[in-house]
This record gives sequence, structure tokens and C-alpha cells, in this order.
Amino acid sequence: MKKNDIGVIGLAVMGENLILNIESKGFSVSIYNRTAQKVSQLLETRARGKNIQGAYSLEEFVDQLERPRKVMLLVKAGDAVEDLINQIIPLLEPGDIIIDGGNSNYLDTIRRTELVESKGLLYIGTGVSGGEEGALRGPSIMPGGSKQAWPHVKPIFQAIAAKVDGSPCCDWVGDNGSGHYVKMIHNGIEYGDIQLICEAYHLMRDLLDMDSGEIASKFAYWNQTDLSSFLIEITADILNYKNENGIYEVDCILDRAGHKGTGIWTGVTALELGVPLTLICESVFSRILSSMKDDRVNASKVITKAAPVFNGDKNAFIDDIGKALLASKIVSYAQGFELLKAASASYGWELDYGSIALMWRGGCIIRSVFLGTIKEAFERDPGLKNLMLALYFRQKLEQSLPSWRRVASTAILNGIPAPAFCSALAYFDGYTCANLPANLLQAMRDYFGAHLYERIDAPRGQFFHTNWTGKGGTTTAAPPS
Ligand code: 2AM
Repeated sequence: MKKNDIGVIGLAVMGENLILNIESKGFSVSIYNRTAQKVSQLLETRARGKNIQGAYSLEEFVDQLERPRKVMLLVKAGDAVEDLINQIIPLLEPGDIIIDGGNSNYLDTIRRTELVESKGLLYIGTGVSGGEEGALRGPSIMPGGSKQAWPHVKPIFQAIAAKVDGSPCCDWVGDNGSGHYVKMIHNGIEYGDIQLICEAYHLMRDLLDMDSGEIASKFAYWNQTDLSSFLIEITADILNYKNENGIYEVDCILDRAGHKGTGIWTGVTALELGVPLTLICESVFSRILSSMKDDRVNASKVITKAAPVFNGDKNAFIDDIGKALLASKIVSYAQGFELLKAASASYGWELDYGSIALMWRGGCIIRSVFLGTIKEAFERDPGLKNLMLALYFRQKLEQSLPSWRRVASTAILNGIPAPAFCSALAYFDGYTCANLPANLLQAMRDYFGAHLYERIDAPRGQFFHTNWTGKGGTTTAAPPS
């Protein structure tokens, strides 16, 4: 009997939809799940009559697969992945491939690649983005790990992935944990995009006094511009949605944001690698602050502050908000790609930034026209120092700057928090400032800790120390010997 092209373990919605997507592209699939009942359930319902075979033990499952076996795990990140890898390793043969398609931490994937390879097997950790709908109709897929495994899974992955202008939103990312790393950065960028949209909404709602339907029409308009993206599109849909009582549903939702942790992971790696990822980090903190609902309600009663007042030209300010959104988004992606570069250097991944932009161009949550422009920028100049310097983005930033400053300052003057708009602008102003006040900072570090400093009139790398208290104070540290 002919064996199956691939096996999938884990029958939650993502798993089920991905299985149906794979089968629809002409591949045969074996399925297995810890709770066996789900296997028979799927076979009797959505998988009925399809080229999908159930297995009720891991041994039976492995035996159904064509060699080299491709075993894809779509189970909860963490212990479930760990346990299954350990259970399945003894059942596989050299050259067989284990694929983790969940949201695993890239450090786990680095470790697991090494473990699995040490057993003569191959490992892939792949990001899969696009939610349940994407899994069924074409997700963005970001695989990394054992490079020798790629030719075996490439035909399947590229067949099921989303396509943009005929190109699949899936390509080999790099060694060990790079696929999951790129997926993590995707999620971080998603946090930033969402936060920017929420700040734009907040300004229109609380400063310009617009109702949800009016705000929806602005997002619908922006979706026809450079801002065109899945998240802007769904924002217009959400804001327009009225419930059975004729009330905008969004106005009934409690303002406490949840998160699953990938934003925090992104912030941690940015700090570790020394990359100023300010906008995404502010977005993570904003979610955390939002979750402190009771504290905020209490503080809003205890501390007095003036209510927002807007006396300007409303339409002109809405136009400003659109420009601030685009400029801040450019900063967010510039920071995200800076982080990818730092990680690539640190982990030796040799990431291809144009290819990553293409993988995110369709299928995933951050899909947008904008990512096509990023892809072109990296194609034109693979060594691009910072995305903000590419001609298109530079021009957009310059054109948006007065609007961006008006939005940030108006938000501050009216007490409407806009941390993503403001931190993006601060980063932009810092990055484009030839002379920061870090000369004073270095002097202080030298004063209290003899940390030394470089001088503007001496070559870089030559360090100086001053006995600062020689002309007054009482103590100064000695330079390190
Ligand atoms: P279950 O249906 O038996 O709960 C998402 O939770 C998927 O991960 C489900 O298919 C679930 O199986 C599976 N899963 C969660 N924890 C697991 C574990 N420790 N071992 C195997 N599968 C697990």
C-alpha cells in the first residue's frame, strides 16, 4: 500500500485546517492526536472521502509514512512538543524529519535541532501565520532548521502557502531556530501595527469625538492608500459592526488587552542584542498597562487632569493621523529588520531580508502592500543600513514629518496616551541626530565609575579618563589598570 506524504500530529483547529489544506494540494496525510477520539471525529466529518488516514498509536502513524518521513507537530508549544519529540525519536530512521509548526520559542528550537540532529534525524522549526483561516486557505510559512530537510518539505510547504503575484509566501529561512525567530518578530511587528491603529482610533474617538462608524470610514479610506493592509481592513470592519441592539460592538468591549507572550520574547531578544526596538516594546507595555483596568479606573478618579479639547481643523488632523500612522509604521519595521540583522549576525543565520518581507507579504496577519515595498528596497540594496534610508521610506518620512509632530504633540497636550506614535518619533529624531547628549552621559560614567570615554579629537577606540574632582569634588574613581 502506498505510504503517505506527510503526517500531522495535533488536531486543534490550526492542525485540522492545515491538514485539509495539504490534502487539497494533492498530498496524502496521516493524522494522529493524543485524544484518539478526535482522529475518528475528523475522519467522519471534514476529512470524509479525502486522502487522509488516521492512526491510533505513534507506531501505526510512523508506519504509514513514506520515507524520509515527515512528521509535523501542531501541538501546544512547550512540554507537548518536548514530549512528542522524545516519544517519536526512537520510532524514526536516519534522514526522517520532525517539523514543529507551533509557536515555539526559538531558543527551544535551537536546542531541539541539535538534539534531533544528534540522533541522525532532521529537524525543522517553522512559523505558521495567518490564523485558522490562513491555515486552511494559505498561510505564511517560515521554516528553519536542518537545511537538508528543506528539499523534502519544500513542495508541500510552497504548495499550501499563500501566494502573492504567483510567489509563495514561504522560503527557507536559515539554520536551527531562525524560522521561529522570524515568526516571533512577525508577532512583535503585529503588536506594533495593532498599537498604532489603536492610538489613531483613540485620538479620533476621544479628541475628535467621532463615533465608531465615522472612524471606520477613515480606516476604510486608509486601506486604499499606502497603509493598505489586512489589519487596517479588519479595523474598518470591526468598527462598523453593530450588535443586535444596534450598538457598535466595539463600544461594548472591555479595554483589557491579552497577549500570549511572543511580544515579550521579542522585547527580551531586542534588549539582549542591544537593538532599540522601542515601538514594539511600547506596544507590549501598553497591553500590560491596559490590563491594569481597576488601577486605571481608580487613578482616573483620584488624579485630576483636564479633558481633551480640540479646536483645530478636524479633517486636516485626521489626515495628519494617517501620515503619523504611516511614518510610525516605517519606524516599527525599520526597528524590526534591525533586530533581524543583529540576530542574523549573532546566530550566524545569514537571513535574506527581501525573502522575509515576501514571506510576510501575504497569508499572515501583518500582510500588506507596504511589505512589497520593503521587499523591493532590500532587493535593490541587500546591504541596506536601515529601512528608513531607502528612497521610498525616506521620502515618506520627510513628507509625513510635520503631521507626525502635530499628532504626537497634540496627543501629549491633550493627555491622550500615544506611546507608539511618540516613541517612533523619538527614535526617528534620535537616529537622525548627529549630536546626542551622550557626551555628558559618558562624562558621568567616567566621574563615578572611571568607565573612560572617547574624544571627538582622537581616533575611535582610544579611551581617556579625567580626574574630575581635581578641580573641586572629593572623590573620583581611578581608571581601570
Ligand atoms: P488533545 O486533543 O489530546 O488535547 C492543541 O492543544 C493540540 O495539542 C491538541 O491536538 C492537543 O491534543 C495537543 N496536545 C496538548 N498537549 C499535549 C501533550 N502533552 N501531548 C500530546 N499532544 C498534546
